[in-house]
Amino acid sequence: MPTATALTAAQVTQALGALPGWTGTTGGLVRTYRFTTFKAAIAYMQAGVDAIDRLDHHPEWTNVYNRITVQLRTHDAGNQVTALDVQLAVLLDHLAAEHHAV
Ligand code: H2B
Repeated sequence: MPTATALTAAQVTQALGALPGWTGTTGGLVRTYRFTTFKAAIAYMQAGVDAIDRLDHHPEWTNVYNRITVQLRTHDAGNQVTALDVQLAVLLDHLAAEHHAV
């Protein structure tokens, strides 16, 4: 399956089953990470930059104090969830664990 192919609702549900902490629909995967401090939250975003650029797939994420809220969807697939979003969710989870998300 080309990575820019939108996942079906069943495929998104299946993917969410393997992504604890994430919610969402075919329109986007969503998770909020919480860190101990504002600086730790920003360090998390900064640390992800190289791997995200290598993947050439970018999160929509916002920061409020010590929280980062992420929405993953693929613009090239009409803002639907694709396999690339699932891959990015896994990457961001690994990075959050390394950065001691609480
Ligand atoms: N990120 C996301 N989330 N969706 C995209 O469709 C997308 C992207 N497209 N990052 C990439 C970059 C595209 O613009 C380049 C040309 O591959």
